Amino acid sequence: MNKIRKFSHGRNAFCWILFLVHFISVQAQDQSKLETCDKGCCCSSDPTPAGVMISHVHQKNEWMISYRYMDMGMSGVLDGTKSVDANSVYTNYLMSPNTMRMDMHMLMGMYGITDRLTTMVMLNYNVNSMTMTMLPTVSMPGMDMGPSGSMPPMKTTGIGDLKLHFLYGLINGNYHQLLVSGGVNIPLGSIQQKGDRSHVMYPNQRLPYMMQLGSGTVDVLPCVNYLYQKNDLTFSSQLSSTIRTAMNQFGYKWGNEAVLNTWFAYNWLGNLSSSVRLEGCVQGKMTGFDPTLYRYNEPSANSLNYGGEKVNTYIGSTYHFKSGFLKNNRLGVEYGIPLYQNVNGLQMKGKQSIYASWSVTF
Ligand SMILES: [Cu+2]
Repeated sequence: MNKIRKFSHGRNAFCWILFLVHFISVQAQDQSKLETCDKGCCCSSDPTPAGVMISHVHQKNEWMISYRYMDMGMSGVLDGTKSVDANSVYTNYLMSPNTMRMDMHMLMGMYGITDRLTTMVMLNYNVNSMTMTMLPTVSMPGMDMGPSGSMPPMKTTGIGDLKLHFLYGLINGNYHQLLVSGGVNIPLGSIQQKGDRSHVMYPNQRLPYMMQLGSGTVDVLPCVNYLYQKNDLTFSSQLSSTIRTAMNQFGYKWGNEAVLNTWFAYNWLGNLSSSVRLEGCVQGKMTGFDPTLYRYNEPSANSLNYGGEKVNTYIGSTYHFKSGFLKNNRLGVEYGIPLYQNVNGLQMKGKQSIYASWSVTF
């Protein structure tokens, strides 16, 4: 019952996405398809899916501002590729995670320094919450436990890390576009989020790695992106990476990451495109650990339970306003589910991701 309530939010959001797609497709029907494509290319209507951050450079002196909302839902526990129940988690840990939600609100600005060189700044606001169940035989004095040993959720909110990128368009043709980019993660997000004084497991103590708001490290973010656009079809493939440069102040660093993103988009109603995306992600193990965390509290407190391989698939739509007072505004939504997950140790299982984006170019 609890579980159902947790995920009804995700379902509601999905219904809203369907409604939005329907609404904008009705709007799109009176738009002529011809006006969007000149020179055999529909480059003016950017069909990049809502969950893809890097795909294009801007013209000199052109600005883009965007807001993105991301929601990631997790539920249950994986041991490698296999689902395991709470009882097997209790073999080594005092608590077992039930559900986790990670919401991000991202503000992004882009500016074309030259026709080839664009700069991009991103700042996140994160909202994390995790529910857990305690081993039934463990009882703590003064603890307020719900049915079946469920605990009040752990929550953290606040500003995340700041990311600064420079994108360079190597090839900027009508059909083929190739860009390389280099970025840096500036660790603005707190890694000192603590449980409150009455918290059962973390009274005034730092919460697990996953609940922290940033990485605590300066990270290098290289990326190469290829995009092919002809008539109504767009294809793109992107390899991006996160490389941690040093340990953070508490003596750990997250694993390096490599992400391969491939997507197709079809512009089927003039201003409306739909996309299918496949994303593969490999993350290395965490190095070092936070000495104040008791690693057998629950799996996310153990630095060995980080990193792994994931493949996700997404469907999405974007709508580009071509006229009226919303001219040059773009809306996008994307919904994704995992196809394959192979985690190091015990980790929560990804269930779904939702992205929604709005951007304006001027
Ligand atoms: Cu842009």
